[in-house]
Parts: sequence; structure tokens; C-alpha cells
Amino acid sequence: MKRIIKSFSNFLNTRLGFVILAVVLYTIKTVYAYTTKFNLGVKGSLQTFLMVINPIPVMLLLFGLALYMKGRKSYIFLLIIDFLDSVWLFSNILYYREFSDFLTMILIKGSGSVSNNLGKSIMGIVEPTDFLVFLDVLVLILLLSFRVIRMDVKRLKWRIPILVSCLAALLFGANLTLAESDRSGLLTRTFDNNYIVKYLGLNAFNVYDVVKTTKTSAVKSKAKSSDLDSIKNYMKANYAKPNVEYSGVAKGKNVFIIHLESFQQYLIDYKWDGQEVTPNLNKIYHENNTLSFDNFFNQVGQGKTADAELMLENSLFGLPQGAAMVTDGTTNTFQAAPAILDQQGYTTASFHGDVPSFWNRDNTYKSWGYDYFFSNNYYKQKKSYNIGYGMKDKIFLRDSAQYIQQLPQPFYAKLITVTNHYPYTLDKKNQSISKTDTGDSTVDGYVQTAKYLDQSIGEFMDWLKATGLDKTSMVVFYGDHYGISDNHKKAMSKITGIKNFNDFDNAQYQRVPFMIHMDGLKGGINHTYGGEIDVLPTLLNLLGVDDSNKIQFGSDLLSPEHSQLVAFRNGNFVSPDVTKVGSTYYNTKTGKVDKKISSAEKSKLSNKVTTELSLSDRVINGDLLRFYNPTDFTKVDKKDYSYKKSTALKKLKKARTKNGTSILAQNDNKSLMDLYQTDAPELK
Ligand code: GP9
Ligand code: MN
Repeated sequence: MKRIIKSFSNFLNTRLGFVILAVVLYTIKTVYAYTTKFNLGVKGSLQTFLMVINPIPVMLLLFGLALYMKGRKSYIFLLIIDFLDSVWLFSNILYYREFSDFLTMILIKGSGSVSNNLGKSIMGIVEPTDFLVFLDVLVLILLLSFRVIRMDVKRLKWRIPILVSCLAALLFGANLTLAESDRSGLLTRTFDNNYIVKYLGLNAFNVYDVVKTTKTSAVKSKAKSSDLDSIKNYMKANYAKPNVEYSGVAKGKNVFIIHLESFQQYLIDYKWDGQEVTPNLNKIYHENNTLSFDNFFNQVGQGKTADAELMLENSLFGLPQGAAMVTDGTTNTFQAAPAILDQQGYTTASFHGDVPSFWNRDNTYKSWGYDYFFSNNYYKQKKSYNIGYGMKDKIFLRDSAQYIQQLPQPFYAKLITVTNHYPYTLDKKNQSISKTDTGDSTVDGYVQTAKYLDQSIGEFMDWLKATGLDKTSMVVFYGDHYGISDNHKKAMSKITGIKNFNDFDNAQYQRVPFMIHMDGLKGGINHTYGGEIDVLPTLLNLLGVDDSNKIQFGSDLLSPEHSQLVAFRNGNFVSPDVTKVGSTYYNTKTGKVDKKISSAEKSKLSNKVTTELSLSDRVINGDLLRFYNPTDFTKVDKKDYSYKKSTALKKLKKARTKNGTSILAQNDNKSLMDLYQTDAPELK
């Protein structure tokens, strides 16, 4: 035993030993910070393992640089790096406490949305245990000053530091491979900063962030205002005049945008287990005062929900890679629905029971002009209230009502549900239909979560009726993207009864619901082909907002001039006559390969799709809307927005005046929450 201790202390007295000790201590304190200061959402043993080991590669690389030097300065170098990195960790802890997100290059450069000076509030938010992140530096200094560890000042053989650096790179590679195996597309799809930190560590996140930001800002700095010309010309040449019959029919009404997570059109009227899976949505779909579209397609790429949100509220396509909300949401200028309506006197709010940082909503929503963003910290949280990505829909919608009733009218409120999300798991007490029996475990739970979502919508609509909001609001429903990806063709074949469910069928099953429901609206099932890109122009026309001056890639679905060529993000498309998947052109009506279509026709359609996509990419990559100054739109100043809970609650309280326009104020400030009926078992 003594011998072991002796050789251990001998090892620590070597420079390599000291470096390894520093890495170990750094790792311990980082794991302490990860688990107590951040909310990384670590689930399962692999994620836990990665969270514990992820500081090692980068710190081994950084501290390992000390091995290239000789003398006391190598120790001083290591301690300085350790200290600076700890200051960085400390700053992130404070920032995270306020914003549930990590510091990024954009924030530090100060060009982003957050002008909130952290320095001002530092004293208010710092906690004594935050300083523990400096403990390892202190311990190392004490060990050296009291000569418990002696400095090893001689120069090492070159191969030792080189080997250590190579080992660090190798470990990082292994870390990344394991991370990708758990979450594919981690670096390309850009979901959430929390994910990168959870899987690869804070320092790796910083490098990633710097590379990403440098890349995107280089393109932006080269862009100039004349780049807009070709885009404006395209808009002019392709503008479809909105349908005057519907112009302004919803003027001044409240708007609800109800995001039906992963909800495909085929679920409408679908029966399983002897019952309708979504009776509430089916009823809305068939009602006379609902405009329902049965040839409406999702057009998302890797950004999934984020792409859907971007298209819906900006009429711009998602990017070919990653999510524009993440890569460009903080810095770009937008002319988004919330800002447009804000300037028409609307209060605007987005509601979502997940962490605010997911898809960078907490920053992007400011660029879009959302007055409020109610994310999970605005809601009462209990373990049983959550499943998958966030709050269970019934509880989420019920608890959103307490904020809805406080919003000054007219308002624009977007409610993002999440329970019907892959992998479609639901606890027993919330299941009210049996799973399908395809044997594909991803597919079979889908009807259960869809039914649950449908019930939550039913409860919400009842509340609208009970409060009278149904008379004063337009309610818009949309499915954001597919629920069952094209990796499940066999199961889809069983579900749909289509014999060989092929690529053509998969393209057709990209249909998602789009329904506009409003008292007195001339409804019916409309067969026009269109997609998410067309929502904004359609809604603006209903709301009586002129869109002839807007840079938007979609057009009013009700316009007789609307183009029915629906572009998918990968260049494929669907139209009433032709469907293109890869290099194959199908006849949309028969599903057969279209052998008669001329090559001129093929390239005409394909070119239109690729032109639209690439022009839209140019707008986002070059941040071109910063150069666009239409007279009827004032640019959003992100500094005017804060989603801090205390600030939002204060603002809502202020609105509770005598002449307040919220339904709460109109009800003499008596809550309308007792009108909300839910059978959510968690609330009983
Ligand atoms: C998370 C949720 C899911 O906040 O919106 O996003 P998705 O995985 O569907 O893109
Ligand atoms: Mn989604």
C-alpha cells in the first residue's frame, strides 16, 4: 500500500502527473456544475457517461500544452488556462440562470438580441456555491505552494506531449462518435445548445459556436443591398393577387395558431380499434365554418419544427442544412407574422412546454417580434406533467389558458403541442385507444399520442366556447411535419392498406392538416395544393393586411392565381399532376411513373422549385431583409423584448386595468379558469 502511495505521489511530482491531476479535478468540478447549475436534460446511462467524460478530451488538449514547455512557466501556464476556463464556466452559470442558455459569440460581440447587461444583475443572481468552480484551481495552487507537489521543471521528450495531444484528439473522436450514435445529426441539425454541451462539453460547444458564427457572418458581411434586386424581381413576377372574397374577413379577430406536433393528414377520419382516433379534429375538419385543406404539405428539412415555424410565420424556406432559427435566428432581420400583427395592434405570444433554448426559440422569437414567450418555466412543473420533449398537452393547454385570459385583445397566440412526438410514448393512465398492430414499435404508439393530442384540443376548444373566445377568434390548425418517417414503409403499408408503400406514396403522405376555423367563415374542404410556405400570405389576406410589399415565397391558398407546385426542401415536389422524387417523375393522379412528361416540362418545374429554394436561402444566408425597408413595416428592435418571467408577469398585471381588453379584465378581473374542464389524471 505504502509503495502504491509512494509511486502515486512520485507520479504527481512529474509534469504529466500534474496535468492529469488537473484534468481529473477539472472534470469533477465540471460534472458538479453540469448537474447542479445547468439543466441539460441528461437521460439514460449513455448520456450520463458522456456528460461525465466530455470535459476530458478538451482539457487534456489544453492542459497538455503545458507539457510542450519547460520550467515553472509550464505550471503557471496551466494554472492560468485553468483559471480562465473556470471564469468562463462561472460566467456561463450566471448567464444560464437568467436565460437557460449558454454564452455565444454573438452575445459577446453584442450584436445580438440580448443587450441585457449581465454585469448589472450579477450581484442579484450569484450564489455562494457558484464559486466552487474555482476550487480546483485553488487546490492546485495550494498543493504547489505548500510543496505537497513539487514542480518538475525539466524539458520532456517531444514524443510525450505529442502523444498526449494525439490521445486527446482520439478521445474527442470517440466522444463524438458515441454522441452521434445517440443523437444523429447533433452538429448538423443544430437543435439546442444544451444538447451540444450535454454530449460534447462546454468548451467543445464554444469551438462549435465560433466556427458556426464565423462561417455565417462571413457570408452576411459580403452581402449587399443590391442582392435583393433579383429577389424583388422574382416576387413581382410571381405575385399571386389574394382572393378578395376573403380579404379582411378576420380583421381584428384574435388568432390562435395551434401547432399539431408530428400530425399527418391521414389521421383525420382515420379509424382504429373501432373508433375515430381524432374525433375532435375530425369534427372541426368537417364543420361548415372551417376552411380545410386536404392537399396541404409539410415542407420541412432538417430543422423539422423550426422549419415549420419559420415557413409559417415568415414565408421563407428552412435551410438545406441545420435550422435557420438556430443559425440565423438571433442575428437576422425578419418580417415575421408576430411583428406584422404587432404593428396592427395585436399582442403576440408563443406558448411551448419545453425549455426555451430548444431551436433557439428564446432568441429567434425576439427577432420575430413576439411580445411574450411562455416556455416551461412559466408553468407549474411536476415530474408527472412531463413526457418526451415537454409538458403533456392537456396540462400544457390548460395552464396556457391562465396566460391567454390575460392577453390584451386582439392577440395572436401560437400554442405548440409536443406529446405527439416521436417515439410516441404515453403513460398507461393517459392511453385511451390500443396501439396499432404493425409490429413496428415506432409506428404503433402513434395513434395513442395522436388521440391524446386530439382530446387536449377538444378540451381547449370547449374552453374557447365557454369563455366566448370562439366568437372573437380565428383558430388555425396545422401539422408541422410527418410523424412516421420513410424508414417505416412496411408499417405504413399495413396502416394505409397501400400494397407496396413506395417513395411516391411517402411523398403523398407528407400531407398535414391545415384548417382555418372561425365563426361565420365560408368553409368547406378545399383541394388546392399548397404547403407551409403559403400560410402567412393566406392569413394576412384573411386579416386584411396587404402583403403586396412583402418578401414571401408562398402565396394565398385561396387566390385563383396561387401556384400549386409544392416544393420540398430537397428539391422534390408535388403538384396536382406531377410528383418528383429523386430523379423519378410520377403522375400524381395515378401514382405511376410518368413516362410521357417532356424533358422541357421536367426542367421547367424543377427549375422553378430550385430557384425558389435558392432565392429563399439567399435571403437568410445574406440576412437580406436588413436592407429591405418597405414603408408599411417597422423593423424589430430585439432589445425591446425580454422573456424573463418576472418582467412578463409585471406587464400582464399592468394590463389588468379597468378598460383592459383581455378577457380577464373584461370579466372584472375574475379568473375564467374554472371554465376549463380537463380530465388529465395528473391534475386530479
Ligand atoms: C421541441 C419540439 C420538437 O421543443 O418542438 O421539435 P422537433 O423534434 O419536432 O423538430
Ligand atoms: Mn415537430
